[in-house]
Amino acid sequence: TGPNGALEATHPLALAPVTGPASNVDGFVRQFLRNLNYERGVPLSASSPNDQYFAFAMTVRDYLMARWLEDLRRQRVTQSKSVCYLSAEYLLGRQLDNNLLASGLTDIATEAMAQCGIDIEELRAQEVEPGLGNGGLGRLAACFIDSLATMSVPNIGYGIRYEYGIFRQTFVDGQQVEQPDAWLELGSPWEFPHPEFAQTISFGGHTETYDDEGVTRSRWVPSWNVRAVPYNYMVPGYLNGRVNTLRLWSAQATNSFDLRVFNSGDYEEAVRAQTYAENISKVLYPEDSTPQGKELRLQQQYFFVAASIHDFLDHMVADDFGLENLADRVIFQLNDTHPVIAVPELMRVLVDEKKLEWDAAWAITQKCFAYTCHTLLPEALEVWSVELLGRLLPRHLEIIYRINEEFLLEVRERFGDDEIRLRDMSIIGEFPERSVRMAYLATVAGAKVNGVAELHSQLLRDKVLPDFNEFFPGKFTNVTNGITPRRFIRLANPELSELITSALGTGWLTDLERLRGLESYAEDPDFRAAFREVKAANKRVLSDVLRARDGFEVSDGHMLDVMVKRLHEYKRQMLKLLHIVTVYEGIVSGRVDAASVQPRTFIFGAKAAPGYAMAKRIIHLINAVGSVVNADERVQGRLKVLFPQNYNVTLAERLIPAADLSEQISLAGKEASGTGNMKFALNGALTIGTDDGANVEIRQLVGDDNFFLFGMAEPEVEALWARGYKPAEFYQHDESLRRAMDLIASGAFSGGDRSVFEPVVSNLLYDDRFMVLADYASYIEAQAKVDAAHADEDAWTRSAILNVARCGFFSSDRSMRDYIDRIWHTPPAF
Ligand code: T68
Repeated sequence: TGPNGALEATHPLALAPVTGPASNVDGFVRQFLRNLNYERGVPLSASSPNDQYFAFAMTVRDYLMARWLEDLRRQRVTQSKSVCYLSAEYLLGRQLDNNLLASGLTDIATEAMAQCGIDIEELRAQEVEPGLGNGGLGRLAACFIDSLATMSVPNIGYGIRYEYGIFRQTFVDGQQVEQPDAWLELGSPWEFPHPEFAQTISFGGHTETYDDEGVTRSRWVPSWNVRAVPYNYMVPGYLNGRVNTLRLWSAQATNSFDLRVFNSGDYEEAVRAQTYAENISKVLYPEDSTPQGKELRLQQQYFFVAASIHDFLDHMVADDFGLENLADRVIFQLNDTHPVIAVPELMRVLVDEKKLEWDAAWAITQKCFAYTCHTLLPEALEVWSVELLGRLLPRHLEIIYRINEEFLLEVRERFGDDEIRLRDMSIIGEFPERSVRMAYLATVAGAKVNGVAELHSQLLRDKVLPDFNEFFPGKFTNVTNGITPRRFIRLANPELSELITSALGTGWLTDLERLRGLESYAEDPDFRAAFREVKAANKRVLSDVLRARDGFEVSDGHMLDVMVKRLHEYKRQMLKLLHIVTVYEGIVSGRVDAASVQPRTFIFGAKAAPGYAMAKRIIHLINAVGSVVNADERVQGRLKVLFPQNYNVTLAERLIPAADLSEQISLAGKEASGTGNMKFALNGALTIGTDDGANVEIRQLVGDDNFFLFGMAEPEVEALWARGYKPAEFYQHDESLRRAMDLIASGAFSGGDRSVFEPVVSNLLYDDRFMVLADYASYIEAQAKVDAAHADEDAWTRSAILNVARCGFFSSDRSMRDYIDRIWHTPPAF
């Protein structure tokens, strides 16, 4: 029975899932104290909030443990098909509340802490969110694994345990300064390291051929390696007793690394070598849409996918499971191109290690992968120089060449010697340097390729990869993104959740289309009043958060107009800013009576990639405009610009439920989907947006009366480019735009220094890749409609309720069903 045998005997519930140690208040208290004493080594009286948070989290964890162990076992025993989600990013957000909710322990735990004299809010505040992602792509992965667990679909999420996640953003004189995100500083109660399941991952060296009983084979002779240590995290389904696994890899030096490979008899060199190895999982690259092509980044990618593939093959596939049937056991979903090096890795395993024929191996590989594309920006399509790839992974480069050779042979067979087409479709690009096009490799290897919203998938087929679409009929498909309603409605907006439940009963959280039932309530004045009260309560919560966190005061009675997302020119934070400056300029020039301006607070949240100079300048400008506008008495407090620093999942959960207006204003044809747009709509904000990404589908569902559409549609954008876009002409012909731009250029927001924001202004005037100026007039007009609509409180609330009622489609549970039906074919199991 081990050292805890006696304890288990006196507490027979200790290992059972449902009647576990924490399944009632008494049991929770006991287990909590036990964890405090035995895991933290402190008595309650001497414990710090961090001790208490740990013991509390461990108690929740203990409750889920038996189910987790059981589900891991069943996944192996039943050999039912699993989804292996390969993603370099998981933007999880805080875990405590989510795990409490999933296990149904919230009330018990709250009461238990009260009995211990502990404020559960203080414990919540202890948790540092794991920010292991940049933005939408990483958050999507986190939503998907939540939905898979909730739907009882076997899944392992594989990724990287970055020691430092997305940087912590601070503002110094309005400018972004990045600080390391030391999320592990105090440890994490949610992770389980398993060094005994470490994988050795090799790099470098050369390839050679050898004679294998009369057959000539290739093999890789690498020159260095690292150890990949898995850390497991629970992914509990919502109240269904299911616990899936997220497995993140951490890099450690191997003995051979410092002793053999870097052997110089030099102790200091050996230690340096160790640091080199451990660098691989040290930090998340903060570039969101523009990959930098750095060597360490390729090391990260290969490191985690190689470890994941070997982990799955070694531990999850039964020995007698024929490799030729591997696709009946697993689908590896490639979250963007970041894990695509998994394709040649699986080929290498099958051909070099398992000694399968090339064609047989290729047939298996083509069934085991599927690829999701998340972008339309050409500069975001990842390529690796042949020089680098060949140096780091020489055997993989050979395999990629062979895949390409055979693919181009087929293309030639189908289309003849069309050299232009062959050059365009080659996995190897020649310009500006010879390089591997990872999106092409993924497309050739994947059973399916999907975009993330209808418009995106259509543009992917027609504009980005048209030759491939023609060559592989039926390979391209769409799965519109979604968000988990557990985190982004139930946890983020408990008041709205209660109101919904009072109208519809329970069950809607796992069947979000039921929100349709709210449509009739939109006509009910009492319901509308209650809905408004929820929004008001959420604003009070936000106000408290922003006061404590940033020292901001949120004014009563303001419309909250929110734009939160990564800072990128294509997302057009500048357009939002031009609107603000336009309203402000109207007031200070005396043309507009401040008293006639609808009170609005504009809230921004955005991190800029540290190397993205223009994005950082725009952040500086937003802060500069905020300082001036907020301090100007002529505005009479009717406009406010707030830019809380370090926007993250935790802040999003407070901002979104309080928002009245959601800004989704990217240039049409640039935002693949967006997922923030869905979160706002489902929390009863109205959207002002372009016909881009999933906005298109949101508008179709909520109806034109409940959505503020503006700007060019994608074909118009194309047409304007084709005609020759001259932004300065828009400046010349639009007086309002000219005034706003001139005010910025005048130095009004930079203490009279005209040089500070000159690059922003001239970029808009003479380049404006994302057509801010072309859409300005339409945006201003739409904002006037927003003002008018907001003046009619009842009509606004009706629209807000209809947004909630009609957006059930955007549950990530539905996204998962679509993936399952169209791509994975993995039914729920055990
Ligand atoms: C986003 N992409 C899309 N990329 O921009 C967004 N990129 O429209 C979409 O809704 C979302 O994916 C989910 O599909 C990203 O977030 C990245 O974060 C990223 C990270 C590294 C390299 C490239």
